[in-house]
Amino acid sequence: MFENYKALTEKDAVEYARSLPDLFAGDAELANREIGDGNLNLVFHIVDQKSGKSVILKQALPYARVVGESWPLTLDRSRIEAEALKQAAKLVPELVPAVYFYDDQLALTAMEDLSDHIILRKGLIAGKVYPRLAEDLAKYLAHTLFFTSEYYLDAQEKKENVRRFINPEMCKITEDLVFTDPYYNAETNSFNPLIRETVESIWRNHQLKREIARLKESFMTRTQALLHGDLHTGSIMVKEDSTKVIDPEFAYYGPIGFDVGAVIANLFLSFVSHEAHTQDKKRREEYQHWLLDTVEQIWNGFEREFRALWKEHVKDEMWSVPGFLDDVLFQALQDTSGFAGCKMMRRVIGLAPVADLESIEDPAVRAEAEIKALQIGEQLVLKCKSIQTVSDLTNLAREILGK
Ligand code: SR1
Ligand code: MG
Repeated sequence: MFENYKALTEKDAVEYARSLPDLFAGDAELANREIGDGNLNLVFHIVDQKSGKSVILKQALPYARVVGESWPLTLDRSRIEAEALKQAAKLVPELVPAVYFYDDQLALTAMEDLSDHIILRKGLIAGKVYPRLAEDLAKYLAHTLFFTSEYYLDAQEKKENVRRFINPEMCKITEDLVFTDPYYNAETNSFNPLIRETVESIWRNHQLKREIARLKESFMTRTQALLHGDLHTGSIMVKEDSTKVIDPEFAYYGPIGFDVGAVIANLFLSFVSHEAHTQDKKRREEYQHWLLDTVEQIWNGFEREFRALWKEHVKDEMWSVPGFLDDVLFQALQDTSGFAGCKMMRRVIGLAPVADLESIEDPAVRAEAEIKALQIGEQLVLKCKSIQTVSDLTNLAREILGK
């Protein structure tokens, strides 16, 4: 694999798209734009001006785009991503982009163009409401997590999958950037100087770091289900009546609560950021209410669907022991809290911040929001073992913002 790799230029990408079977007619007039704005990859958007047909070509670079060539990165992540998308397409085809073709030399995937959708994070910053979001994400999470777990799969098949989705280099990024670097004075960190005092109090909080060490260990050792692995609001595309989950290049077998926690952390970051983004009090409160309601509906919908799938499909004698499903879900909720907390703190202290907060121009106003995000993150971790219901999470966020 990848012996003939070369990073495509815009011109190369057009020629490549033209050569794909069954996509464009011979006389297609192809226009191309490189639209990748994520941390890692090239993304070409190619449209035939004549027929309106289009395709996305996503190519992995052999380094992290956000940092440059000094941070080499495995091309194998493109295989993982294509395989994870195909796997999800078998389970929830309406919630992921269709993969047309994977090229194992160029580390490139040709996939459905979703340019009638926008990145959820952008929609949330603009204060848009998405009526289908909670139900769609609940279904995505329940189906992808249940059907790839040992609760459903034969133990042998599940272990084969663990092997297929072993993703050590991408996991290392998460181990460093989510579970390690933000909690000491690491070189990769980058934060608003106005919040240094709060950040240093996190670095000194032994109890907090002990809990994060436990969560890191769980992330590294618990092969419960095939995760998306990076399910923030930049990995979700939306329009009014549709939700699509993209970018599973961090996919690997890990604990269920990590994916759920990622979504919830990013909704909480949006919740905090609207203290600054939305000046009108009534509009702000309505929007923040929708965000927290979405958090609750995602968890409740996920739990409902997961229970229904369990009831229909679980056959194993031991998994069927009364109360065991409750234990699995209870653990997943408490993990969700802990992982969400880490994911919030890393976006404030560490490398790769989020636009929700970065787009607050005044550094002093931004610092206020960042400190609130850190306080919520810290409490989600410290209290994770006493969380009983999803309302405990939303109440905690509400209390910290004084709502
Ligand atoms: C160097 S990659 C930085 C971050 O971008 C991705 O979206 C992941 O969240 C990763 O941690
Ligand atoms: Mg990504």
